[in-house]
Amino acid sequence: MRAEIEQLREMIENSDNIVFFGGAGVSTESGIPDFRSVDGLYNQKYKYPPEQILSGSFFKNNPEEFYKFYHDKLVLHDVMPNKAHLKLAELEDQGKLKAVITQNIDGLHQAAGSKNVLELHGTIQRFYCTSCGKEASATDANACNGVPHCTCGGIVRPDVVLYEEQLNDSVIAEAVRYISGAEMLIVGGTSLNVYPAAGLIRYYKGKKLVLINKDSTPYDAYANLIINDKIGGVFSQI
Ligand code: CNA
Repeated sequence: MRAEIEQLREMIENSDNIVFFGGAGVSTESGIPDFRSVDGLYNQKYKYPPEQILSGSFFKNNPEEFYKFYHDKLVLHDVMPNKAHLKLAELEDQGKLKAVITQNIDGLHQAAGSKNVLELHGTIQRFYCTSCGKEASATDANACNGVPHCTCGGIVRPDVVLYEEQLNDSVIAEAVRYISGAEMLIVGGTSLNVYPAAGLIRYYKGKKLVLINKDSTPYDAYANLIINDKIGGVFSQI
């Protein structure tokens, strides 16, 4: 493991156009469960499977159940960025890292100080009314016991991309631009199972593809360096 971390350190040192692509595993060391780990949300029991609750049609038809799950599992209090978020912000500050592309919706990269963050699946830091479109307060929505409503009477929702919904075209175009122009691509904390997001890493054309993940992924065969360990722990050593 030490040799792999040394190799990663050298690759970073010799690169000045790094892009990071990550997922839920980046935030597990902050205490936020991912979806597919053994202790992830998909392996816990609910009345409905999480992938059904987190779909556009379920939200429309069962906002009460959606918000029960949301308040129970997705609103986490007192979570802080971990060593992975902080290292990425530091690399951006040094001019080495050009963008963080994330599937996460927790806002922890920005909380760590990252500025150029492309949120493929939106964020729970923003809410809006499904009737009039007006922006709504995330603090009020998170504090609400039940389904939050706008002053116009419409239901308020988080600005996240639910299953069955389309990703934002301009965010995808930006992500493709950064990945295809990157000298080094670090992919971390993602099962690379959720499409179209996972497919974006195919746009990388360089020779420095690093995968840092607890488990294996479908893209392991394409990596130049694989580190099967916790990403916060890895980044704290470089
Ligand atoms: P996923 O499918 O749950 O995969 C997570 C991956 O990370 C797994 O392969 C784990 O083995 C790995 N992993 C877990 N902890 C660590 C760690 N500390 N270090 C390294 N690897 C680790 O999640 P993906 O992001 O791949 O799937 C995309 C979904 C998950 C997106 O739609 C997200 O919005 C959604 N999600 C986001 C959050 C969040 O915002 N924090 C939390 C849970 C789910």
